[in-house]
Amino acid sequence: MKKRILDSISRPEDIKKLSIEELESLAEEIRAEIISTVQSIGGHLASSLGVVDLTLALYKVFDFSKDKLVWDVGHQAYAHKIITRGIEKFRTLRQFGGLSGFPKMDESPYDHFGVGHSSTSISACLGMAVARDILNQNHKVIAVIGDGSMTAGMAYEALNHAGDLEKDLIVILNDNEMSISKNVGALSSFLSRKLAHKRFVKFKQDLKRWLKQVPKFGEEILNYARKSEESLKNLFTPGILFEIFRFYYIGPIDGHNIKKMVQYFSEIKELNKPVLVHVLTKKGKGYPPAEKDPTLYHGVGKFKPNKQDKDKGPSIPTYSHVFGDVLCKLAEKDKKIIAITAAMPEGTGLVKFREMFPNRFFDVGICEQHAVTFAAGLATQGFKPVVAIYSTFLQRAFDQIIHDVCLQNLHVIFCLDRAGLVGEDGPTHHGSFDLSYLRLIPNMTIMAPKDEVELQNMIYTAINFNGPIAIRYPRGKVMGVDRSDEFKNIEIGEGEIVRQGNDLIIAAIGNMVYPSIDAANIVYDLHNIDCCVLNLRFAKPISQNTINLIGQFDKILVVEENTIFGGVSSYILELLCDHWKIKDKNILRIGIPDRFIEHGKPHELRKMLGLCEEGIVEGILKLIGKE
Ligand SMILES: Cc1ncc(C[n+]2csc(CCOP(=O)(O)OP(=O)(O)O)c2C)c(N)n1
Repeated sequence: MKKRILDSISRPEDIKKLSIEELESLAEEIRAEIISTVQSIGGHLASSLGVVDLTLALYKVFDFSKDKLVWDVGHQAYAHKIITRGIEKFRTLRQFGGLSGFPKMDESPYDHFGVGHSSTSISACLGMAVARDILNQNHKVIAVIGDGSMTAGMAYEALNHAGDLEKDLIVILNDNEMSISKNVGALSSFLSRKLAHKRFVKFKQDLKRWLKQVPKFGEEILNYARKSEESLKNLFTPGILFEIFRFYYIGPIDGHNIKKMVQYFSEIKELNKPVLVHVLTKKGKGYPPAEKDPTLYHGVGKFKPNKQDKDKGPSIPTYSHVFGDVLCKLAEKDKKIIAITAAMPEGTGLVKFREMFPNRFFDVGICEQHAVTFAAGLATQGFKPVVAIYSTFLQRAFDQIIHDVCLQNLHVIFCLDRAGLVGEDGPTHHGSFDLSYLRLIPNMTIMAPKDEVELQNMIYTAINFNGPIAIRYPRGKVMGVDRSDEFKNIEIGEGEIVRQGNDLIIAAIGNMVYPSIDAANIVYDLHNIDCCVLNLRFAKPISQNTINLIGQFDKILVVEENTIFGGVSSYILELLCDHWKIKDKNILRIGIPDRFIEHGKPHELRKMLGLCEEGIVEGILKLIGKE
C-alpha cells in the first residue's frame, strides 16, 4: 500500500517541506481522514472539508509557532487539529476526555484563541495585533471568518476599529455562500459572485449603450473604459465594502487552488497593513453528499460509510421538532405570531414554519442582538414575536432582553433550545446559564417543561400571555408522552405535585423532573423513604402557594440543569429566607457546579455531575442522613 504523506506529518513545520503537489495529495488524505472520523463519531463535517486546502496553504506560508491564527467559530478547524495534534488524537475528537471540537487555548499552543460562538475572530486578532505592536514583536495575525459569520455586527465593529488603527492584520473571508443554511441578508447577495458579476455586466451594457450615443468623444471614452475594466470591476465586487473600512482587498481567490493561495499569501505576508483576502470555497468539498446538501452535513451524528444520505432524522421527535410543530398549529389560527431565528432555522425546528408562513418567518443571520430588538419592535405593534435561539447564543443579547424587551414589558416570547448540557460541543455550547441570566431581570417569566406535552402547553400559555416570557428546553429527543391537539393554559408561577410523599420534598425543574420521580421511587423501594416530588414548571415567578408547599418540609432537595449560582435553587433559598425560617431546614442543591463543563456525551456529563437518577438518590440519602 502506498505510504500516506499524512503519516509523515508529526509537527506543523513538516508542512513547510512539502511541494505543492504533495500538499494537494495531503489535502485529499486529510479530507478522507475527516470523513472517516466524523462518520464514526459525528462532528462538523461540511465546513471542515471546505477549508482543508486553505489550511495547508496557510501552514505552508506562515509559522504558527509565532504567527497567530484565529478560526472564527472554530467548527471548521479539523485540518488544523490534525496538523497540530496528529491523527491519533484527532480520532478522540468531541469524546469525553478527548480533543475538543473547537480550538481551545489550553489544548494546544497552536490554538491562539478559544472559539465556539461566531464572529469574534477579527476583534480577538486586532487585540493581538495591538499587543504585538506595544511589545515591539514581529509576527503576523490572521483571522479566518466565514461569510455566515460576517453577518454579525461584531465583525463590523472590529473591521471599523481595525481600519481606523491601520494595524498589520490579515482577515481571510472564507466565502462558501453558506451559513448553516443558505446565507442570508443584503450583504450575502453583495458578496455573491453571481450577483456581483451580473451587476457588473448590466452596468457595462448600460454604459456602452449610453456612450455610443455620445457624439465625438463617446468611442474614445468607451476605449478607455475597456482598458480600465479591471478597476471598474472593483466597484461591483465586495472590495469596495472592505476598502471603505480601509482594508486592502485581495480576491476573490480560488480556495481550492493551493498553488495560487501560497503565491498570494507569500505576497500578502510582506504587506504591513489591514488586508482582507476573499477566498472562495466549496462547503463539503470532496464528499459528494455534503457538497450536495451542506446544511444536512454541517453538523452530524455518526453515520454509515458509503451511505449516500445520512439518516434524515430520528423517529422519536426532538424538543425542537415539537416546538416547530406546535408553533405552526398556533400560527394557523393566530396571524399575529411571527417566528424569528438567528441563522438556525433547522436547529430550532422552524423549517416547517418557514414553508407554511414565509411572510411571518425571519432568519436575521447570526445576529442574536438584532433578533431580540427586532422582536421588541414587532411587539410594540401588537405582534407576537417568538424568538427561537439556543440558550448559549441568547447570552449575546442580554442587554437587548433587559433594555428593549423587559424594561418596556413587551410581549416577546423567547424559546431557548439546547438549554442545559448539550454534550459533544462542550463548554462554548452548553446552555448552563439561562435560568440565572433571565431570572434576575424584572418582568421576565421563565418556564421549563418536563416533557413535550408540557412544552406544548407552555408555548400556548406564552402566546396568550402579555409580557416577556421564556421557555427553556433541552437538546434531543422528547420523553415519548402522548400529545393531543388540546392546548392547556398553565397558571403562572404554579408548580404541580407529581408524586406525593411526606419525608422530604424534591423541587425539580424541566428535564430533571422525571429523573427525580425515578429516584423517589428507588429510595421508596430500597429505603422506605417517601419523597414528595414537585414539578416547579416556573423558574420565575414561583407562586406563594408553591413556596409555602416547599417551606412545609424540613428537608428540601432542589434539582436543576443550570448553574448552581443564581438559578432556581438560589431563588428558592431567597424566597424561603424571605418568607420562612430556614434555620432548621436541611436544604441540598443539585445543579451544574460553578465551573465550565467539558464536552462528552450528555449522559456521561450528567452522571459526572449527579444530574441523573443516581445522583438524586445520593442527594436524598445525604439529606436523610443515610449516606
Ligand atoms: C453567536 C452564534 N450564533 C450561532 C452559532 C451557530 N453557528 C455555528 S456555525 C454557523 C454558521 C457559520 O457560517 P460561516 O461562518 O459561513 O461558516 P461555514 O460553516 O459556512 O464554513 C452558525 C450559525 C454560533 N456558533 N454562534
